[in-house]
Amino acid sequence: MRIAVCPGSFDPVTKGHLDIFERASKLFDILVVAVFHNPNKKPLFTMEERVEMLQEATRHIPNIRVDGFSGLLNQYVRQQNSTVIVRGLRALSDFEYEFQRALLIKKIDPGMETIFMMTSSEYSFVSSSGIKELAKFGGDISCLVPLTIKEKVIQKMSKE
Ligand code: COD
Repeated sequence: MRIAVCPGSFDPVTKGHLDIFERASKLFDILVVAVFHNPNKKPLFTMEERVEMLQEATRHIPNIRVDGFSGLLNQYVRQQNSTVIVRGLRALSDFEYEFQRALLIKKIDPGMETIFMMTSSEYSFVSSSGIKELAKFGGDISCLVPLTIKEKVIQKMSKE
């Protein structure tokens, strides 16, 4: 069975992420969308909230499993019986960061493969941080996040 892991912060999930999930899920039997718990960062949404939002947003994709993890990514990927990491790429700036990380993972775990999917042009400028900033100042985020997520982001940002 071909299993791949798509890791991220997803704080919150965006239409750009969703586009990658939809396309990557067609290439594998199972795509595990894995939310990273970073003890050094304070995300807007808790791990449980992010997992729940991803479950809602990916309900229409039958072969996606949403999970949370902490610790080293390659170890988590192996626990899922996989050796494939899927990452999305927007601009050249993403590439430099992603390339370094992929090489680092390969160094510590040579059997691990990172594959990159190019963003769809309509989402190339979409980022979780941009969405949070827009929502904070009352901007319309409807076309940037899944419908089920929009109100949750607006509510959270109004309390920040
Ligand atoms: N279009 C296409 N792709 C997009 C878009 C978009 N509009 N927006 C984001 N993406 C892609 C990103 O490029 C990324 O591939 C993915 O979606 C998730 O994005 P984020 O921003 O939610 O997630 P990140 O980049 O913060 O995730 C970082 C990890 C959790 C993967 C990383 O911190 C990690 O692996 N941590 C585990 C600890 C570890 O093993 N570290 C060593 C690795 S070298």
